[in-house]
Amino acid sequence: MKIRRYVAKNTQEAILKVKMDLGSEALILNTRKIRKKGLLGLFSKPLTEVLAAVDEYGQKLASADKTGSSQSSMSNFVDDSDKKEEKIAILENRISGIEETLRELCEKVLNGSRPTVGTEAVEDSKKLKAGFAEVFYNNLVSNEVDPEIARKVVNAAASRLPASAGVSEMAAQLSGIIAGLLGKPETIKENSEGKPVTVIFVGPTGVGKTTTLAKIAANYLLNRKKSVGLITADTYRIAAVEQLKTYAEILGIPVSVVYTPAEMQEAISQYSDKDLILIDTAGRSHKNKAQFEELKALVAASGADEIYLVLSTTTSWKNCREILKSYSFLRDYKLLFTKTDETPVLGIVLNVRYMTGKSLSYITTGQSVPDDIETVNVDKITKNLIGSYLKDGPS
Ligand SMILES: Nc1nc2c(ncn2[C@@H]2O[C@H](COP(=O)(O)OP(=O)(O)O)[C@@H](O)[C@H]2O)c(=O)[nH]1
Ligand SMILES: [Mg+2]
Repeated sequence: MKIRRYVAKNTQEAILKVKMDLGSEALILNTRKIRKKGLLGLFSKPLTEVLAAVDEYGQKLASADKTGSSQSSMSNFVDDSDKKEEKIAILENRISGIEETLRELCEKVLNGSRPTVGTEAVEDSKKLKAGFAEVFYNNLVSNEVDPEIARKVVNAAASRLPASAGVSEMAAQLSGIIAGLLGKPETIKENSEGKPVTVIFVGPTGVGKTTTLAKIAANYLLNRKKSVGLITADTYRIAAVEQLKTYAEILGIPVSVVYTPAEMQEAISQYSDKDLILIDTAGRSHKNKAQFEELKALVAASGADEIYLVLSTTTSWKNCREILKSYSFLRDYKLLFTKTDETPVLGIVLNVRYMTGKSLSYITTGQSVPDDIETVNVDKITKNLIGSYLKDGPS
């Protein structure tokens, strides 16, 4: 194993250096902020120091990766920003430390100082397994996974493992089950018939519908070179229309404002030459039935190919359940989660997916248009849900 130290202006640059030098398989052991030595250093901006390691095998893999990478992903939504990869590497590093400590602790508690033999040893490993299961259950619940769901997945993982299974086997089994539950994300599909794909965004006020729509519009326009038309039915607030108009103006794409289902149909027919039509709607109060009837009519009139229910990861699970009830009139939709940058815990993603059975799609990770959007990365979410380290770890 080769360990190297890298110093750069910021983490992103440091990670880039690591990757250039050691390849993408390099393991980040530690990152920290440092200052230049001496008095001048006190006034300078801190630098980032990264300790990274790679073994021979990893490096070979990395260099093989590099040759293939240019053809690999055509996706517009950058799944693995350097910053995130770095966080994951640090977290992975921590989990192995936690695993080790856990094992030692459990062994101490269960065995004391006496050696275990025969049936006693079997009994003890069962207890050990139950102890691990409890730790994972607690982690899931503290990451805001619904306790019932957490219990189910932990029991399922435990039942698939032999009594002698250790914490890593439990983690792997649990990861598999959770990743399976999260399912494969589904994003906007291309329309093969040369017709535009019509996509409508619905969800509570302030979750980020308009911003997300602008991110998707910009990505389709700039990265995929597709023609895009925007429609807004959010006519409750003048500011909402202005917000979308501003994005449309910057991007140089048309926007239609519609007040009625008939106007919706009219606007869609005017965009028949476009590749993609994105429709914004107003958030509804789940206490106001009439508003939902209106929304229902607008969604029906849009004849949208795809409906995205936009939810914020900062919403409490209790509120979210109410929201889901209000939108239960939608027959087919996908889940789009926003504001993952504002919360370290993502239990709500699993809860909603589990409860609705609808596919995950994109997540948004900040306010920046068009960058802060990604296709859901199931592995990242799984790791977030299983780990207990996020809250005191890097955010
Ligand atoms: N931190 C963060 N803020 C976001 C994100 N997406 C949207 N926002 C912000 O949330 C606020 C409401 O967004 P908007 O698109 O107007 O929500 P809408 O009412 O659902 O259309 C704005 O200040 C956005 O910048 C995100 O992923 N992260
Ligand atoms: Mg809006």
